[in-house]
Amino acid sequence: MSSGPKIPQERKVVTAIPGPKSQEVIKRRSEAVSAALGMAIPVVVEKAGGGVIVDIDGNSIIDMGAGIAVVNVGNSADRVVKNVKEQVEAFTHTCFMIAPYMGYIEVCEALNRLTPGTHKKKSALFNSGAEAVENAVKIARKFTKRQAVVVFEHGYHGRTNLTMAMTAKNIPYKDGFGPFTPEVFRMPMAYPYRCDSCSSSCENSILNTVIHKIEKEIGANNVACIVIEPILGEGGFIVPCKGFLPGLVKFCNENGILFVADEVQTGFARTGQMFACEDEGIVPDLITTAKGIAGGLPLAAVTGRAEIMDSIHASGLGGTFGGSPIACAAALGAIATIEEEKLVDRAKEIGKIMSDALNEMKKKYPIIGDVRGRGAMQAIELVKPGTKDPNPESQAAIIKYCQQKGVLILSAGTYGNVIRLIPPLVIPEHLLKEALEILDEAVSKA
Ligand code: PLZ
Repeated sequence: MSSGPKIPQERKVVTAIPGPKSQEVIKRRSEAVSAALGMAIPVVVEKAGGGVIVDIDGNSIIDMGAGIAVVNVGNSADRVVKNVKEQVEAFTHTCFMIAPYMGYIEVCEALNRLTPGTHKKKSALFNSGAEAVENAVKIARKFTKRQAVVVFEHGYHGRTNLTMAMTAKNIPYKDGFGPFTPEVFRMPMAYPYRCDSCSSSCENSILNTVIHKIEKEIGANNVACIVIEPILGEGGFIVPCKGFLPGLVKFCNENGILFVADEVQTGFARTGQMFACEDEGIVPDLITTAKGIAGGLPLAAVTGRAEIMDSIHASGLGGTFGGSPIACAAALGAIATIEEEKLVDRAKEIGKIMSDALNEMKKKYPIIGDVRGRGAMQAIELVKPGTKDPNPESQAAIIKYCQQKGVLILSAGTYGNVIRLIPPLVIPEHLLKEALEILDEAVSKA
């Protein structure tokens, strides 16, 4: 891969993890930084690129998390760096609502072109995934003149007040942070591994339950939007059974409800398609994106049907920093990288390598209850052997073991028992395979 800083693409562990220098800085961290902030791996980063993160002790760690599916194009990807440098030298901020600039418009054009559907689309840019989701809900409410928002069990949409209400999991996201915004209704989720009826006609039974609950408990005519991740991210890479999402779309269309796809985690080539909705030919009314959009700079977007996006009164949407020129320059670099380096195809290949390896592990190790995902978004769900009881202890042990060996993997799941693999899409194949071998070792020991 041509992308990224010239960091040797190797796994190299030269100290205990964390090493002495990292330990020093982490002491300072605990003095200066609120204890509320988590830390998946206790090493301090010096540089990162391709498939590695290098810490200040000189350890080179294989990155299987991409900063939570953000640096799909790799850290400091060439085109991102070049565009950002040029933009920083030209100007850093005017506020798009004060004086517009080209980058913002070009990012919107790219989003309108790349997101599913051939209809006329428009976009608006924001700073974070949560902010994009909030704005999608604002737009849906204003357009439909309805208030209710339907979300799903195991779903994740952010940490702001509205998106906390939409997020399913209490600890760590919501506990003690209420009261939450009203008019948010949670529905059961098609979760094939944990759904009894899935062996026969899952999509019908869960879909019917959801529709029944919406009709009886909320009233379809009160629902502004259904918001769902096409593959649930933080909830544990839950891939809904085929037919579930199209069924929801059909119900939305029949009832004047907007279908909002939260593709903050699944977007930008991650699943082996530019957007995960494409898998079942779904065309959302609104789609939220962030994370992978800008190669590591903070940017997010709502893209949707032009008539919906234009239904908001003048100056009804915005924000000081939303669509910062620097983030937009980065996004144009990231999108060009995805297209020119064919990272959609690469995500499929990475996905095959990962799912083949994970399925082999599943045959050997009874603590792996399920292997699932799509493209370069794969996970294992860990259980107590012979049962489906969640096994969070093994999750923690496996993650720790991998870290000690110089491999960073991320946790997920409502029950804290899912390990997810979401490497940068530019990770060299030898590193990917090495990481999977170490994961195999870790599972064998757990
Ligand atoms: N929607 C589908 O995955 C962010 C959260 C990390 P922000 N997921 C990572 C954490 O613990 O805070 C996410 C997502 C989906 C929305 C969001 C929110 O995106 O950019 O973190 O606000």
